[in-house]
Amino acid sequence: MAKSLSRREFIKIGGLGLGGLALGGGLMNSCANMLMEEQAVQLGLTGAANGSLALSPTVCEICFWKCAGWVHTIDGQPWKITGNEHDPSCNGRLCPRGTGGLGAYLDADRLRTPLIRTGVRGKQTFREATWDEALDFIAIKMKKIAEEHGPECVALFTHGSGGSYFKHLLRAYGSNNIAAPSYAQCRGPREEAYMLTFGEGVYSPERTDIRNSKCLVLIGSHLGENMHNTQVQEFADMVGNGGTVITVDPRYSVAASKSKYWLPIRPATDLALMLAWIHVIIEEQLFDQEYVKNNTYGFDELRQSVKKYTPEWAYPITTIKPHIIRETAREMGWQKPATLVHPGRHVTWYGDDTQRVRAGAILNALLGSWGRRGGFYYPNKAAVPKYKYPAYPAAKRSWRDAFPGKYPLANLALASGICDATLPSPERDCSFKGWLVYGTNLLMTLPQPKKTIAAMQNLDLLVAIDLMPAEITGWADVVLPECSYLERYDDLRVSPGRVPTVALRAPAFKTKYNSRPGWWIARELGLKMGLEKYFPWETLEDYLETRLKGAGLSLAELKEKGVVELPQRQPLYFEDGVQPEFDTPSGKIELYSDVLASYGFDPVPQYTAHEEPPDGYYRLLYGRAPTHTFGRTTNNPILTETMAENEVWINTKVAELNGIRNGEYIILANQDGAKTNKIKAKVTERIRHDCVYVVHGFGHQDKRLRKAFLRGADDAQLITKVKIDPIMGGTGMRVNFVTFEKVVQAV
Ligand code: MGD
Ligand code: SF4
Repeated sequence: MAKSLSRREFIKIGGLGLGGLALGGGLMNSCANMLMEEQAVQLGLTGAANGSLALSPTVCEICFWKCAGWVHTIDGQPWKITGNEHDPSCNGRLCPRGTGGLGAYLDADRLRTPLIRTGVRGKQTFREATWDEALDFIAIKMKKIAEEHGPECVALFTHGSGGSYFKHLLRAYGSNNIAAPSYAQCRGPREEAYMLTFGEGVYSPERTDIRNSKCLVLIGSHLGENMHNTQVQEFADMVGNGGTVITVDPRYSVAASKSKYWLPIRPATDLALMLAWIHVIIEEQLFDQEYVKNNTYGFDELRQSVKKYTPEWAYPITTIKPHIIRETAREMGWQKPATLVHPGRHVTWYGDDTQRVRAGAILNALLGSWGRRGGFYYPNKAAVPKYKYPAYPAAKRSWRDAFPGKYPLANLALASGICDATLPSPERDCSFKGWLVYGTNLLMTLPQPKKTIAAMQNLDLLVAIDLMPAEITGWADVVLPECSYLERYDDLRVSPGRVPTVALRAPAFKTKYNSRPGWWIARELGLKMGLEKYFPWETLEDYLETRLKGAGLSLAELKEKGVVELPQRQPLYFEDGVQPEFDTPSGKIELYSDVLASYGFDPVPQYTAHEEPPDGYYRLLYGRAPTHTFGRTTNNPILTETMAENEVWINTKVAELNGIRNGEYIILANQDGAKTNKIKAKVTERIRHDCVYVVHGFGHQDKRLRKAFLRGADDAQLITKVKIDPIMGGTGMRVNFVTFEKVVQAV
């Protein structure tokens, strides 16, 4: 490959995102590959220039967009990873994080062998154990918990592909208490808001038709820093085609830099802006009248309800001037139905999140963008039959029993709720006694880490299954090292989308150290617990072959192609002359929700003000960086080259007021006295004066993560307060305020 760019130039593109976005994904990918080559030289992995080249199909695990790719090896040595050209989730181009995926395999700090704790929890005193010993230990404890308290007293926290085998194991054991932080700490409110409005969720990958959109409204969705692959590619195409972008963000994000309108809103007031937009769109008749007449329920109630929400009312709340609110509403109206008010992804912000996201859903309904080109398409489902297992035993209790009458519209288990229900309470007959934690570092993913620690101290069994010695492993009784995604088969990636596909992850390398794939660990544990009827297959190849046969495919074909397209079954958009149906109680798009009313919630979103920071404090905001996936990658030897620590963004005037210079290290302290490690100040005009911003996932506290240890600050340490969404239990986390402390230099 021609080395026309230096590494520093690559870092500029990846780190800022601006250039990468402007130049499109191709350059992004080739630059990242170049970095890989340089890394390979440093790591002594260059292989013989004329050695034998091999390709193995993979599915990226660096984030959950799950792009399909190829692992290139030379004489069995790692070389690089590239995107699979037939995969619509990546169009042949990985994002910089995915290209750096080899770092997950190469990381010298990986867990190497099973560990059994020898001291008290949190002290990190372990002894090495054989797999047999470690799994026997867990099986005996799980059987004891089942006998004494019932199997429902064991919960699983999971994030990542291998979690599916542990879900299966837990259900076979008799518990349905399976939670992912991606629900109550991330996109749960979005799914419930869209379900209430359209009778369907947005799902992942999102069904947003960005590439055909003429007007894209991003409300705190920082595409370009948030690097979900094809969304960013489509965003770049849409901008290139001259589409209008309206970005609402207290920070001048990469997306804001591509926008016709940047609305630097006062944080926590987006609902007021959206209600004012709804007001203008209705009063100026900018909505799609025929679509609304034919497809919606409750328009008159909505109109009545938003009469009071004028742009003049919203101005002092949001600080967005009335004429800008009107102009942007008109832009949306002019481009309808190809106006897409992006539903967001990480939406657990202020505790009224279901209602805020619902206001966006209502805007989409008024503009007629649901089921229309440039709005939201109808994804085609991929028909690959599931493996047939015997029925699971019926679970007698669920996490819900711990919260009678609360969070009525939570459709999935709340990770934070399971944590709360582990703390003993006189109101409950039993709290959780065992946690299996697969691929999620709960001390960084759940808010209120002190509460998580208190909950863990009450457990009879805590098992962590991980690749890295993440903080959670330091609290476990047993630590099980999973091998990286490049060393294992995994379940098929069965993706709905414009074109449904199935993709294969096959091992490119032999397993390193004494680690094992998740499927093997779950199966061995199942056998030790007498659950053999749920694990009739012996290897994952047997399992995959059976599943693929059901879809008329074979493992050999998937090994050769990596990705196979499946037939499309339905049109992407509503068809002229066909009345669409919606899976809501009224059969229509619900602008007014009787379901919400029946539980005592506002049937149409209403604005209530949030607490503002006290004097001398600033609201803590957080987000993503293009080359990292939260704490998962901050020790990755390749990706740390592009960004080794995070910075705190502080407005220039605020920095002046507090005597903080650009590049200086400071400490952040919140309203409850919680403090971070030292973090570098980024003094900038690109953020409002009432908030600060950090990239999530840095500031690891575990010494075993040698590249990440105390590099930057962990925002989770500062999230000691949450505001819970009463509708579905999501934890609003942007309700904490911070001030600054100087780092005292040792003399
Ligand atoms: P958030 O983290 O919610 O983003 O990505 P998104 O859903 O896009 O939002 C961060 C943005 O919200 C910042 O620009 C911040 O300034 C702005 N913001 C903060 N408060 C407010 C407010 O009150 N109002 C408004 N309007 N804006 C506000 C998350 C998504 O990213 C998720 S959920 C995942 S799992 C993926 N993770 C990920 C990753 O780890 N790394 C990279 N590179 N990309 C990722 N993509 C995905
Ligand atoms: Fe991997 Fe990037 Fe795709 Fe996520 S978006 S799966 S990190 S290549």
